[in-house]
Amino acid sequence: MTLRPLLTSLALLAPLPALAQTCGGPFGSFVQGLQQEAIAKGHAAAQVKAFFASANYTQSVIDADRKQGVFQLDFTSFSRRLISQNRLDNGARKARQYSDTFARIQSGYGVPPGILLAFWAFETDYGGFQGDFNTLNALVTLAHDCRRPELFRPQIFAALKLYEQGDFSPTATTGAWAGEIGMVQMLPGDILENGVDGDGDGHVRLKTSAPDALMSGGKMLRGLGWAANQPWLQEITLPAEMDWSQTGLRTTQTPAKWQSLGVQPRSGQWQSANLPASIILPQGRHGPAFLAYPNFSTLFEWNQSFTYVLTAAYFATRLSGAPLFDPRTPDTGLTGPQLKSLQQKLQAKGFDVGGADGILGEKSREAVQTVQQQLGLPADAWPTPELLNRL
Ligand SMILES: [Ca+2]
Repeated sequence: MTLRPLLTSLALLAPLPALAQTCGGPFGSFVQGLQQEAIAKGHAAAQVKAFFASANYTQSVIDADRKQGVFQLDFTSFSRRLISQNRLDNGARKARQYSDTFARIQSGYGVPPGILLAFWAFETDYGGFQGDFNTLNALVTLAHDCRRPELFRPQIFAALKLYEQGDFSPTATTGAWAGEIGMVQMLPGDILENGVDGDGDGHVRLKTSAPDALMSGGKMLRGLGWAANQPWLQEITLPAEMDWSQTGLRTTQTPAKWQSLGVQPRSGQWQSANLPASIILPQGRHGPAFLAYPNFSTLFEWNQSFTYVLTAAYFATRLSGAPLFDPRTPDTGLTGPQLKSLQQKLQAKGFDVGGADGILGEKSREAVQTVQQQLGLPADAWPTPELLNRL
């Protein structure tokens, strides 16, 4: 389910050392190249040989990588699929069961329970389904594949370090198709950096220990920039008319300023008076409406799917007592193929839409909003059949 490795845009921008560009070719030679690189990095030859001995190309990993249709769903559909009353009830139960752990996470990293419960729920249904792909094979297969080897190749060497520490098995460690491991699905590099022994048994066991997984996830979010004791998302109501081009993550204003434009919290008070905040309209100006505080953007470091992040952030607000969101009546959007066609048209106009994948991510939203402005349409970043026809 998780998309994290797709998505680390900084990694895409970083210059690559010559070796890391290696991909493709006969799989056996590819694995030999990995072994040579590991030895060149200073790992003992015998360890390296043992670590890679079972490495296998796994076609099902590539199949999973090419098929991510669920992310084509709009926010309302996606959130209904991921958020059931049962899942909310389980979240409340887990919050009570692990209240000591969550208290330590809150005081140590400033991350509230709801956010971690959201990732725990969405990634593995609270640990119940963690994926049964062999992790080493998944990583080696995706590093061999030339789509984005630079994201996966370093994870192999991180896994090798975990192996040397006794916390990774080339044959027995399993997880998601994209190499994430454990209850909140972390990549080996993230585990090396952020692994915490939450239950004090001397090991970081992200698959079997909820305290270990939750504390590691909390430390990682903190490291990614989560600000302690700040809100992340709040549902709002909108005036009938406003300058829609001011909506979206590109524009930030204080809640007080938004209020002067007719924006109101849907319930209760503003969660902050002064933080810079953005209006998020996942399905345009007639659909659900939220105010995103700075912490919201931190969540994109975990997963860059716009709809996933918004749904996780919203789920976390529900666990913190927020009511069911008002879906309102969004304008009809585009199907996946229609969106792909729109993205291709936008690309032809020179926009970077982050790939014509039929998924309405942040880059596609920004391109849509700009084009809407150019055409004199309400610039709410929600592509409709009318917009497609106009292009
Ligand atoms: Ca432990």
